[in-house]
Amino acid sequence: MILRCIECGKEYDPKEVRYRCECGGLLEVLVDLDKAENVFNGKNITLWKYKSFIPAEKLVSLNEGGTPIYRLENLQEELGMKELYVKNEGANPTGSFKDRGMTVGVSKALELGISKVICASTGNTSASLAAYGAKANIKAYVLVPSGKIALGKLAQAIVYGARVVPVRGNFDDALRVVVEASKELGVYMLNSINPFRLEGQKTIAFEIFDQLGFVPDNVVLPVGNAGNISAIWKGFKELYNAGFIENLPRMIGIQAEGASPLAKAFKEGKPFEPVRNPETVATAIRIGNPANWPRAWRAVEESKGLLESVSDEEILNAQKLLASKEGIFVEPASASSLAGLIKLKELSRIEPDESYVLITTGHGLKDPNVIIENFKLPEPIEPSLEAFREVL
Ligand code: AN7
Repeated sequence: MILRCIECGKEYDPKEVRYRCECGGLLEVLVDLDKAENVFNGKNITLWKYKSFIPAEKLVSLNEGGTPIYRLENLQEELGMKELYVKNEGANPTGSFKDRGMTVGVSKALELGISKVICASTGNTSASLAAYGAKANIKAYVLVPSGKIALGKLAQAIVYGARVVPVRGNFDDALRVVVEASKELGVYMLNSINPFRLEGQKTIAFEIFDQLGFVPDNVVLPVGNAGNISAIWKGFKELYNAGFIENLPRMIGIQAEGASPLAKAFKEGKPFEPVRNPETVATAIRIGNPANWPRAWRAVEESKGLLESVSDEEILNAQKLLASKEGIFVEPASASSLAGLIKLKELSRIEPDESYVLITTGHGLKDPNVIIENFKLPEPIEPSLEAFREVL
């Protein structure tokens, strides 16, 4: 196993704490695929089932992965699609896909003898790092945009015992401080710039193949800091390079309109430009300068995929649709994958006869305010049968 720069190819020893190449490029972990085991039999699915692909020992775990895949029987008919699935990452221990990155990232931190870990977060990363830090008995510092993090996520970070540091600014500002702190103050950074995070998250690809028994034509997911789309694409490529699969999916990334630098560059055929003041109801993906954008860009290009953006209204409608038609309650950022699919279908940019797996990245209960604020409860009734008869 080695660390290699995705830009210039320079290699580094993975025992060294390093997040970027000397040239400034992002680093990726190259794992030895000769040692990869073909365990794809549809049984006993958990993240660490795929340990032969994972460049870390399992030192801290809360039983992450093994999240359910659902066929969307009601919605696929309503939308005129042939084969629609959701992989619901809200079923992870802290309610988001970030747990996959953290079981590997915090295990790696323990291996390196680290005692303090840090991240910037729109919410889910902070909740997850706080939980894994607690389990690993190391101190977690989480920097969050002040006033712009969903209630449930903040409660999680607090109760798991992290040091919660609100920052006057947005996620991009907080990440800048974290990057500097990891250089100057010796705290270990567990944002997705850290390539070991992605090594955990790539297992979403392994599970999709393991659960379905085939590779779907398309994988659709929300894009914020752009780590997950890069990780899942890496997972599929490893399956392909190990000789376990014969085809690859298209990666379709969806951003919120007010925070869509990648979708904008893609659609306008222009170079990537960060967005200064990102804004969206989907606070999880309220990110204007995605650190992993070069990886994500490659994932979309190599897979012949797409990038699209959706409005807050489209996101909230998709959230309601997924809950009321399929019984799956996801947070707004996660609903952007369904919102994106609906939009791309309406624009005839996608093929309705192909198979689609939507990744729903976080649980709806993390952000209940967005539902309650948009719904007016009726006046209370008298506690009598007569009063209820009027309702029925
Ligand atoms: C529910 O927690 O960036 O494109 O700091 O919480 O890999 O960043 C969250 C991201 C999608 C985007 N869905 O994933 C954080 C953070 C949910 C998320 C994303 C996030 P990336």
